[in-house]
Amino acid sequence: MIRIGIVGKTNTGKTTFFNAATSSNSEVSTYPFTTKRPNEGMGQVQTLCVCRELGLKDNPRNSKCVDGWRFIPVEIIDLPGLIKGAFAGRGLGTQFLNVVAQADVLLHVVDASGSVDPEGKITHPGMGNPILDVYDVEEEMILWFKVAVDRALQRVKKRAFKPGSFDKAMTKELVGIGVKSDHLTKALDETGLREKHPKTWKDEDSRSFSETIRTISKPTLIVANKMDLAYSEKNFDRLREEFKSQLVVPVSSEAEVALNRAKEKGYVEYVPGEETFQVLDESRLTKDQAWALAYVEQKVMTKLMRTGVQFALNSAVFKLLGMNAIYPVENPKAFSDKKGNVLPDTYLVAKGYVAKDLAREIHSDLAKNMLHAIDARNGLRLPQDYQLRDRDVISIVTAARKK
Ligand SMILES: Nc1nc2c(ncn2[C@@H]2O[C@H](COP(=O)(O)OP(=O)(O)O)[C@@H](O)[C@H]2O)c(=O)[nH]1
Ligand SMILES: [Mg+2]
Repeated sequence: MIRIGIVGKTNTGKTTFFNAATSSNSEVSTYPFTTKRPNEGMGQVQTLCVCRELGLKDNPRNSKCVDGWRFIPVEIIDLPGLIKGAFAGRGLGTQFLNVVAQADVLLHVVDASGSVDPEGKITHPGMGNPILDVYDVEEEMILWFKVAVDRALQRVKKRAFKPGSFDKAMTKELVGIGVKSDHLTKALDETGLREKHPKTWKDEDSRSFSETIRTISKPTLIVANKMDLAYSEKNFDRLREEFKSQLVVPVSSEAEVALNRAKEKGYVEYVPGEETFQVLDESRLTKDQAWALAYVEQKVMTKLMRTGVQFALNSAVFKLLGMNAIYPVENPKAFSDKKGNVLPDTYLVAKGYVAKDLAREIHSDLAKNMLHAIDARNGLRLPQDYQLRDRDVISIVTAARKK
């Protein structure tokens, strides 16, 4: 399952975003370091389900279908706030960074209203500088990567150096921080360090390598949070301007939490990610509740079209990670599993995944006995190395099942 890690300074709204995304109730407060241990929960990403296109009524098992939208579960981890010096093990630093290592993608939450000072305390909107905040957190992460890279270099340089064998040795050393071999290959190419003996790497080589491997191995989306507050629009433009090569998504986590609560109580109709909500019965609302919903309408929905929470998750998984949503079915004619459940599952698979990889993901035996795959849309036979495409409905044919 895809793991999404939430990082950022204290009081930027990480736990609020986590609660909004997972519909849970973790403690939110303005006291620095409220989150002592990582919160882990399940959220979901949303994609247009193939059911409508195929004219089918589906019975989802591993995911949900609401109004023609597939919601696919993802794991979300909310980390303790990061402070300067974390890379050296200060505060909750090491714990923080260990969780970063396990994430496939990061959401970097910043307070776009600038109402958090450099120490992580709440001040007036407009006082803080979200751009510097992004750089601070980035720097901590790079330094932490560098600690791991330096340690790996120490070990690797003792061994005989053969260009080509270096990749493998380094990948092995860095696997603990979530680095994969293709990440490493790319980072060595980008930094031009491939042919350089690790013994001769200077400190700036290891720094530039750490920066590169950090960027490659942990794709990161910037969540410009607290968009309902003053100064946020101005800062959002500045963030977008400064971090041109990254995705910056405007969000109001608090608005999403409010809408989820109102929905739970039956006050509003609201599908996460939808651009509007409807109050079901105005007369049931207290004055405060009515005020809160009007606030969300005016400060968030009218301005941003949405709260941005679902949009941020979707963008991280589909845009940044480039995941494809695949629908495996056992019976390609009925688009169903053995029990007749139509379009039971949706798998998120990385770009470049082939039919055999999908089989392996479903069950190792399935891959072992696989003959070929079938495109359920048209009944065409597909080879084992067919590269899966988003929204493919695929059946794996095995030797056993063919008989
Ligand atoms: N106005 C506004 N306040 C928010 C938003 N998200 C979080 N907050 C507030 O910011 C403060 C810190 O939130 P919290 O989630 O604990 O931050 P964390 O330390 O990053 O986990 C709390 O008072 C939240 O209510 C938002 O979207 N809008
Ligand atoms: Mg928190």
